[in-house]
Amino acid sequence: MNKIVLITGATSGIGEACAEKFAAAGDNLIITGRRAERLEELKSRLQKTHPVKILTASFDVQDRKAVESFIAGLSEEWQQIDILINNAGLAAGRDFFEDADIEDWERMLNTNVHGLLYVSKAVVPLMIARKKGHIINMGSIAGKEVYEKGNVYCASKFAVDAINRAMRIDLLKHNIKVTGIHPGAVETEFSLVRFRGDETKAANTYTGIIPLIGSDIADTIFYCAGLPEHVCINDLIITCTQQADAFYIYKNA
Ligand code: NDP
Ligand code: 8X3
Repeated sequence: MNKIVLITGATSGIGEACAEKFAAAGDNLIITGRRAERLEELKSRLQKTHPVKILTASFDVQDRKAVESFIAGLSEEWQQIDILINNAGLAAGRDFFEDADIEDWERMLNTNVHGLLYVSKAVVPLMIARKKGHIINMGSIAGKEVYEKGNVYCASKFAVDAINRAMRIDLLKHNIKVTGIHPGAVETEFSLVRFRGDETKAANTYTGIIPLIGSDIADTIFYCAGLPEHVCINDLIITCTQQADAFYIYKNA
């Protein structure tokens, strides 16, 4: 209640569900993403039902200067960020190593790794000054196991896992909690983006299973964020009941 929560990638999927969950609890939000129109729609939808303050900011997390100038330009009130949810990310393509597009690789590394670092590096000093904060990093089961044609998406999420652990160690002395969230299949725009708008391929990812949805992950994040000051969940792997790991998915016939 009345916390300030910065959510990257709030225009869709898990990030949007997080915005809904935290707003419903009375928290004030900074919601970001590249699609400004969606941010404004989300803001006005949430403010119709919840008496919260919402700041929107449209920028590409790959753009270090844009990230830095947005955080540097926050008013004193909005600088009091309690929770940072580093959620913006994507998979681009699902191809064998030898067939994959190097530009896809660059986009995934620049977004999932560099973007997360830029945002964190800009926000951490604000948390250090307040001697508290909670950073929640969106990993994936792809950051725990490498699967066929997952190559650089997996590499980007393995990097998130390492950064998550490293941050937790280095930020201990500043009383900053760091939590890694590692979902399996969540039905969002993720697969549509991964398969470049191919709706059949995207839908196929979730056929024969009841996948996770954004709100399942948002509920989990909200739980982690609401624990007492002295409790930190370090790392969570979450799948739907029909998925055991990155390889084993029990699909209905
Ligand atoms: P969506 O595609 O629905 O949402 C992705 C969000 O990230 C959008 O809000 C998008 O906003 C934002 N985003 C992507 N690229 C950029 C960028 N360069 N700059 C700023 N924002 C960006 O997918 P999900 O909600 O599923 O994905 C959220 C996170 O969860 C990602 O990190 C993903 O890797 C991870 N994840 C997803 C899983 C799944 O199965 N869906 C499973 C495990 C992890 P916009 O396009 O407006 O910029
Ligand atoms: C998204 C889940 O299994 O497609 O990170 O890699 S998976």
